[in-house]
Amino acid sequence: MQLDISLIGVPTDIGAGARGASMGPEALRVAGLAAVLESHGLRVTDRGNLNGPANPWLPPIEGYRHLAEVAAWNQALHTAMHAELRQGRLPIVLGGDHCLGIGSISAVARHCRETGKKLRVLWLDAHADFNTASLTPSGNIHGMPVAVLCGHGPEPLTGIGGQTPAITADVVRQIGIRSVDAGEKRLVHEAGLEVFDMRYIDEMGMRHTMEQALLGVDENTHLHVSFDVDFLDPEIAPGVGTTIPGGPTYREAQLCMEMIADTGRLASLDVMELNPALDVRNRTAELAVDLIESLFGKSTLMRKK
Ligand SMILES: [Mn+2]
Repeated sequence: MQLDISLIGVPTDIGAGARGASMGPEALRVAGLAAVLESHGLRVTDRGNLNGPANPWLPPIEGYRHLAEVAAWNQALHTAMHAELRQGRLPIVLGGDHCLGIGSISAVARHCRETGKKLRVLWLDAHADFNTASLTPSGNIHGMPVAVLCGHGPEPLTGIGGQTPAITADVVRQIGIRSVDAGEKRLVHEAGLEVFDMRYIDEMGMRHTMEQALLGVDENTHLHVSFDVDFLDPEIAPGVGTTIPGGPTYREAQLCMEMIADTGRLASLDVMELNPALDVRNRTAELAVDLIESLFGKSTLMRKK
């Protein structure tokens, strides 16, 4: 595992349906993210926050809210993320709403093309985020990043990173999904996205789910985790804009993170949709930090390596 970590704060809620995810980066810092990682011998550099346009809070235009602003934030993140990867560092994106997955993952995909690495994206989320303007009435782009990355969406977004589509659907594994619109579901199936929804996790267990999701990951794999905090059950993680009941429990989430850590292939991470305005005494941020700690190898049990 790479030991040099860069934290990139992206303080915006430009693609969200509720305000407040713009405060996510600071809440993760306050919850002690850097110190927790350093306690495991990792070297952490906080790059501070990226800059971008303010949120004008306008209705959709031709099916998209804030398209120009979303493109600007994602272009900035793409550039920052790619620079970190080129230096051989492990970037952690402190979101920000999940539209930022476009800039982040397009940068990871570009880096993989340049270095001959095989990409695997684990998308931990309550939602498939595979909407398009014709499918979603809200026009909130945080419901669209996976579709955009796979080439479905407006050119200012699908073109970020210099190759359209930025990724193919077969590199993605979605885990924890429990809220998909009818039209979105059709598109997910057409695209051939591999989805481990909550029904699958209920029936097969988190261990089997993660074994399947990590199948084929090898020493040449760049593993990117896009962690939408609404993946977690709202009972334990109330601080998100779009809570959906019936998510993974604390132990299931820990096991998920531990099994990712066990691969030793984690090479970049997004932590998205944390909304301090809806949180209770920063507990969701603290839980996110706790889970990130497991993602970087803290094991609850005493295990021989
Ligand atoms: Mn999401």
